[in-house]
Amino acid sequence: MRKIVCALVILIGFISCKNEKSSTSAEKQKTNTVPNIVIINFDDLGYGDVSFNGSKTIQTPNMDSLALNGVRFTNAYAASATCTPSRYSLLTGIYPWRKEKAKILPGNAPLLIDTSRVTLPKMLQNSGYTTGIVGKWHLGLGSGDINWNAQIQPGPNEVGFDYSYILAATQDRVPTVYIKNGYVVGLDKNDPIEVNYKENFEGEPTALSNPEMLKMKWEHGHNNSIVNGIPRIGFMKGGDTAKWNDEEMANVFLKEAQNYVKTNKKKPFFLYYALQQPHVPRTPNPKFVGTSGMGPRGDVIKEADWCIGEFIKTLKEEGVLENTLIVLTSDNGPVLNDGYYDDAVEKVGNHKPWGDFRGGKYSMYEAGTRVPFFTYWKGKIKPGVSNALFCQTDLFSSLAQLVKSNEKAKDSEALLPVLMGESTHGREQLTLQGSLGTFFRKGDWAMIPPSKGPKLFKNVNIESGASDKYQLYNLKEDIGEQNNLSEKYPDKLEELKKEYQNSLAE
Ligand code: NG6
Ligand code: CA
Repeated sequence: MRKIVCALVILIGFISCKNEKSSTSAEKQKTNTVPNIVIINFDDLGYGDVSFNGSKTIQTPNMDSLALNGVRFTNAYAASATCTPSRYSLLTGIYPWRKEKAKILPGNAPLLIDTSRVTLPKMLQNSGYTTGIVGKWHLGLGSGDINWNAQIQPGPNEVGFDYSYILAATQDRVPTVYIKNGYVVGLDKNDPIEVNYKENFEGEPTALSNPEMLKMKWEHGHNNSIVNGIPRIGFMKGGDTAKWNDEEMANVFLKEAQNYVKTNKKKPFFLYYALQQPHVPRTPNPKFVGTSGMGPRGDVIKEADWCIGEFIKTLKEEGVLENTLIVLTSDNGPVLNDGYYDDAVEKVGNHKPWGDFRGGKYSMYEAGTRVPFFTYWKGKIKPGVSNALFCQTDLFSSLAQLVKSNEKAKDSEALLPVLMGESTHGREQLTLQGSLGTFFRKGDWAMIPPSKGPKLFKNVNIESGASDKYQLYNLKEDIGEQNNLSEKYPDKLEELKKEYQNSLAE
């Protein structure tokens, strides 16, 4: 009997000890499962530009392997059909049309985001994350007249990023330099940078005065300062040692993204990796020239896909892939000719960057804002396809849900189960923006109110979506928005008009 009691005591002791042990490891796992978050945002990548959305004309194997093992979204949107407003919305959770100045910004525009606002990165900082941005910013810097030769602030570091390594605006806009935590990288103090968007600096070559200096020709716009043989938007003087090498840009950002992971892997981190491709000027590294058969536009998509593969390798090697939620998307739809002669039109062949959608970048038709989008989290997200209506604006509140933050943003819906592929119950409705106005999505319907302006943006050969009549499309039956049903379904039109008006007035 004694023996039995003794054995029992030992056994109970063992079990409780085991329980204790398992609860501590459960505790530990719980803290470990606060995932790292990486948002990869392309510049002008179209829904049809990636093979995970069915493209047979361009292969993106590295993205595919994530998308096909994650949740691939067919109904996800950028808030706007151009960059600045789209990115503003992603980082603030606010619709861009509420912010008057959220339009494509010049490279010397002041910071667009109010520094007192709780942004997506600030929300994550407040939840214990280290936050970083690598790549395209395009949300303004400083508060007026920027001195590029001193600390440039406010900027990304003042709106929630602990670390920033950025290009100020776009690859086609001056200043053509990288800026790290507010300082121009590689600047020689004896060769200060000056930037002007109104007039040239005396004696400085431009595409108009010195066309013989060009290695890439401009088609529309893009005829101001020449850097590396490429004519840009805006005038710049000085800063020679700091000027970027366009063909190396993908490598520079990749290295920065990889180093950021290596440096910050011990704590939960957030990385906003904002690739510059396939925005103009398209300057693939020599390694990728000719790889797509479509000229530079296709080649830089191949290059970006490779970068993503390399970046994922780093997450793996550093042992953090399984604890990292990855979201991949694009800031707006595709464009072929965006101002340079680079064979994008001539060599596109059967490739359809816009997929089955109408329009493209700048447009109120679907291809302007319906973008590639997937989430991937190894071992956590089950592979699938989601038709839920989702907008990049919703990332703020959905990620707040993930990290159990109470922070709110006006237009951001908390849709974490949708992001995780556990629910297909997305948004009910969405008020989006093209270059000529706002428009509305609800259920299967797209409604475009009348707006002034050209029906076709001739320079880029993209339909704007403008019309003097209301347009109503049933996307389930008519994904290419060919049959305007506004007269056939006046009640539906009235219903959507009302809801659209309400959304604007909110
Ligand atoms: C336009 C540019 C275009 C591109 C775009 C911004 C001209 C004629 N066109 O004004 O090339 O830079 O701005 O693109 O200058 S975005 O993706 O950053 O919104
Ligand atoms: Ca863009």
